[in-house]
Amino acid sequence: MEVSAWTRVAWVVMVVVVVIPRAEATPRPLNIGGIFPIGGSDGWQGGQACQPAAMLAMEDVNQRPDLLPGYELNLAWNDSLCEPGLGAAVMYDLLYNPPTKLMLLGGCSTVCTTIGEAAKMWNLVVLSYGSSSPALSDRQRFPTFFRTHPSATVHNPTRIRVMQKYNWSRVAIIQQAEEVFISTVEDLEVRCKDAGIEIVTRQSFLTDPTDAVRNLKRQDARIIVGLFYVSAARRVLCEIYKNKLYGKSYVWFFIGWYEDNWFENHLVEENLNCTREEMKQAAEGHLTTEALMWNKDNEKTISGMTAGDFRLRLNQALIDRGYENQSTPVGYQEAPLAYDAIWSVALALNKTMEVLAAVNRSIEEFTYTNEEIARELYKAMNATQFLGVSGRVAFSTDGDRIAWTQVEQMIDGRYHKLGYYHVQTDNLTWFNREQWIGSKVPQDRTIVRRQLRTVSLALFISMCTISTIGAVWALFLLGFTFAHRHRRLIQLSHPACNNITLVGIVLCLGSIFLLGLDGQFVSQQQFPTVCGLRAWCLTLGFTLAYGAMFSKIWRVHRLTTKTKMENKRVEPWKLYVMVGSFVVVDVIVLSVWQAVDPLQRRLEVFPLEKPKDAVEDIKIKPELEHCESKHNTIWLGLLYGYKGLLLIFGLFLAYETRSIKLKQINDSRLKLTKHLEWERSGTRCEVLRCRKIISD
Ligand code: ABU
Repeated sequence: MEVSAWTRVAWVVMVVVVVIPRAEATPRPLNIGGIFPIGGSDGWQGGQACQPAAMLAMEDVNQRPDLLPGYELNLAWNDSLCEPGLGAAVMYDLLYNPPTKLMLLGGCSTVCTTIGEAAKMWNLVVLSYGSSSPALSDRQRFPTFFRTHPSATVHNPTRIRVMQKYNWSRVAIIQQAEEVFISTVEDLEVRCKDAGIEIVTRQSFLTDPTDAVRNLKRQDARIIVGLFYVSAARRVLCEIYKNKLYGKSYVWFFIGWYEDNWFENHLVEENLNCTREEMKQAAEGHLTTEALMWNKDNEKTISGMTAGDFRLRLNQALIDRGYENQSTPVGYQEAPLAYDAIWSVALALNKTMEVLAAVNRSIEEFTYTNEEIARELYKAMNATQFLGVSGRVAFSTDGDRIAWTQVEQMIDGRYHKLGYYHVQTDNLTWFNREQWIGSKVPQDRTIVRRQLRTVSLALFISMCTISTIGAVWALFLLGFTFAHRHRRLIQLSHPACNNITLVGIVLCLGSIFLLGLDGQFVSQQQFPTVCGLRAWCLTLGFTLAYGAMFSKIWRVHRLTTKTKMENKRVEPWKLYVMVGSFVVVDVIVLSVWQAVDPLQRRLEVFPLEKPKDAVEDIKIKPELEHCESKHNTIWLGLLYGYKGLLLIFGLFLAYETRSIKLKQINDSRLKLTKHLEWERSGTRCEVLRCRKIISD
C-alpha cells in the first residue's frame, strides 16, 4: 500500500513538473493561407522571391516569445501562376480544407482582384504583398483588403514631377489591357490634366503591341509612359527597336519593379525577334519609377534586423533554393513587402487575441461566419504600424501603403538612381546623374518652325522692273498722245480711248507690284488693306484698259453695220459713258464686297517638311498667305461672270469687224502697209462713208 501511495505521488509530481509544462510549451497553430505567383509566363512571378521571404518572416515571428504566445503561425500556401482562375481555385482549396484560415496572403494584382473581392464572403482579411492595382483601393469592392505593396498610383505624381522638371507637356501612354494598368492610366490622365500635360495618345494592347507601338510613332510621341507586365514589356521593347522609337529623341517611362536585366532575359523562350544587343540598345536611357520597397535607412526594424541583414538572409535563402547561378529571381524587390506582410499578420492577430482575451474569448473561435472576430481582425490590421524591412508599414483608409518613390535611369545597360520623391511633401531629391544621348534633354515634340512661303525677291524685283518699264512706257505714250494731239493720225486713233486704255494698263501693271507684296513686306494687320488694293487696282485697271478698247470695237461695229438711213454717228461722250458705266458696275460690286465681306488674310498650311540641313529635331511647316472673303467664290464669280461676258461680247464684235478697215479709227487696221494701200486707193466705200460721218 505504501509503495502504491508513493507511486501515486511520484506520478502526480511527474505530471505537474514534466507533462503540464510540456503541454503548455506546445504551441497551438494559428493558420493563414498564402497564394504565391511563382510559375507561369504571364503577369508577375514575384512569388519566386516573396515566398522565401515570407517563410523567413514565419520563422522570425514564431521565434518571438512576446508575439502570439502559446500559438504558432502556420502558412499553408500554393502557386497561382499569377492567373486569376487558378488563384481562385487555390483560394477555395485553402478555405474548404481544414484547418480554418484566419487571413489570406495574396500576390499579383490579377489574382488579388479575384480573391480580394471574394474574401468578404468568408469574413476574411486579405493582405497582399505584391499587388499594385489602384482598383484594389476601392473599399466598396474590396472591403477587407490590405496591402504592403504600394498602389501603382504612387508612381503617377512622380512621373508628373519628372515631366515638369524637364518641361515635357506632351506625353503618350501605352498599356497592357489589364485592370491594374487601366486604373493606373485613368489616375495618370487625371493628374496630367491637372498639371496641364497633354496626353497625345493612349494605346492599349492585349498581347501583341505591334500596332500600338506603330501608332505611337505615327502620333510623333516622344515622351512615352509604358505600363505592362515584364513579358509584355519585352515585346514592346522589341517593337520599339524595330520602329526606331529609341535614342536621343525619345524618353520611355517604364515600371521599376522588373528584374534588373529584364530586357535580355527569356528572349528565346518568348520567341522575340530581337537580339540581346538590340534590346539593350532600345532600353538605353529609359526611366523607371518605383515605390521604395527596401528600407533605405540602415536602422533596426521590428524583427531586430536592418534591411541589409534581411538582404543577406534572403540571399542565403534564395541560394538554398537554387537561385545562386541566376540573376535575382522575380519578386526580389518586393521580398521585404512579403516579409513585412507576415509581420503585419502576426501583429494584427496578436492584437486581436488581446482584445478577445479581454472579453474572455479566443481567436480560435474564428469561423468563416464569425463577423465579430472578423471585425476585430480588420480593426487590428487597420491599426497596424511598425518599422519593417520595407520601411514604415502603415495602412491608409483605403488599405494602401504610403511610400517614397524612386526614379532610375538605364545608363550603359544598368540602372542608376536619379532621385527620390515623396508625394505628400512634394519633396524631390535629385542627384543630377541623368545622362541623355546627345547630351541634350529630349524634346516632348518635334519643333515645328512655321515658314511663310513668300514670292522670291529676285522674281519680285524683276517683275516690278518689267511692270515699271511697262508703266513708264504707258506714261510716255500718254505724253506722246498729248503732245501730238493735234495730229490727224492721232486724232483718227481716238486718243481719249487710248489714254483710258493706257491708264488702265498702268493700273494693271501697278497691281503686279501689289500682288507681290506679301508677309515679307507687310504686317498681318496691313495685309487685308493690300488685298483690297489688289482687287480695286486690277479690276479697275482691266475695266479701263479693256473697256476703252471694247468701246472702240463697238464703235467700229456700229459704223460698219448700220444702214445708210440709220444714224451712224457715235458721239464721243457715248464712249465715255460706256467705259464709265463699266467702271460704275465695278465700283458698286467692289464697294459692296468690301463693305459686306471684306478680303482677309487666310493662311494655307502645307504638310510638314524636313529641313535639308537641320541638325536639330525640327520640321518646317510651310504657310502661304491668301486674300479671301467668306463668300469668295460668289464675289469672284460675279466679277468674272460680268467681265467674261464683256470679253465674249468683245470677241464677238472683233470677229464681226475682223475685215473692216477704217481710216477714221486707224488702229482698227492690222498693218501699216495696208493703211498705205488704202490711203493710196481711197476707193473703199466704207472708208468714204465713215470719213463723212466723222467729219460730220
Ligand atoms: N510589383 C509587382 C506588382 C505586380 C502586380 O501588381 O500585379
